[in-house]
Amino acid sequence: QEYTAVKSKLLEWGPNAPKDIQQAVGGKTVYLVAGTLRPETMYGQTNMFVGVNLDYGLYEANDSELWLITERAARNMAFQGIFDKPEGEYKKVASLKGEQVVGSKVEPAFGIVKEVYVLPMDGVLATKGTGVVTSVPSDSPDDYRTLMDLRKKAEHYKIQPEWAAVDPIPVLSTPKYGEMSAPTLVTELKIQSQKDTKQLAEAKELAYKEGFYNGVMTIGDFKGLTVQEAKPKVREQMIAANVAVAYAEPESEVISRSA
Ligand code: ZZB
Repeated sequence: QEYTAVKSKLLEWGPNAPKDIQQAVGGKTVYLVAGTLRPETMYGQTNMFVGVNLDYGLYEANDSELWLITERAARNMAFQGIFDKPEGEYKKVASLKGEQVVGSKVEPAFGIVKEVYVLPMDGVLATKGTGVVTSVPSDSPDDYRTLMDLRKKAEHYKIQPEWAAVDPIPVLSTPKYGEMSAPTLVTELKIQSQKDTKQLAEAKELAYKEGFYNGVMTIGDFKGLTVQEAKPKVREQMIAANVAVAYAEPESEVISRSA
């Protein structure tokens, strides 16, 4: 799987961040790096997601940047020559649990909204991508359902309601589902919670297919182009702007996570 790893700059740590985190960071810039298969939707980022119980670290990417990702992703990136280090080498400067990152404020690359928050999601897998997910609730049913769950039960999820306040942003249009594929599908399939994983998988499949084969961009430099045409172009722009890198999921693990 060829992912795009998208860098969102950390603007402010949340209230649960370790007290000594600034010391570990030094003067470097921290980026939350999310794995996505949909770079053309990055305009519509409303928040980011982490798994509260997952283990993350701050890894040295180069002289000035620390990337917040899982150790598994750091190791893979090291072998793919993504870091400014000899192949296979990586260095962690701090360890964090996902819950310690929740409530942090970030600037999402290519996002229309320039300041968004990190929120908790139940279904984030440690074995996929970077373990950090960026949220596009207009086109990802999982993201939309989770955002609505968080709004309904902010206290239960231990978040401030204002962290989940950004509404879905239209980025593309499809004949079947209009400009809001995910909300449309979540309503049509009557999906009640982020825990309805079977129905969400079905909704994701439908949204993916309709978006990829019939979607047309409604925003950004490639407005009016089909999603198929725009996808590699947005990706190239992001890589050229140094806000994203190509990241491949290792084969053996792709098989084991296909369930
Ligand atoms: C932004 C985005 C916008 C995504 C969209 C999807 C959609 P797949 O096909 O099952 O491999 N993702 C990435 N990493 C993780 C993780 N560790 N745990 C859980 N989810 C993760 O799914 C790939 C997508 O799953 C990625 O692409 C990412 O969300 C999420 F409009 O990035 B995506 C219809 C889907 N739409």
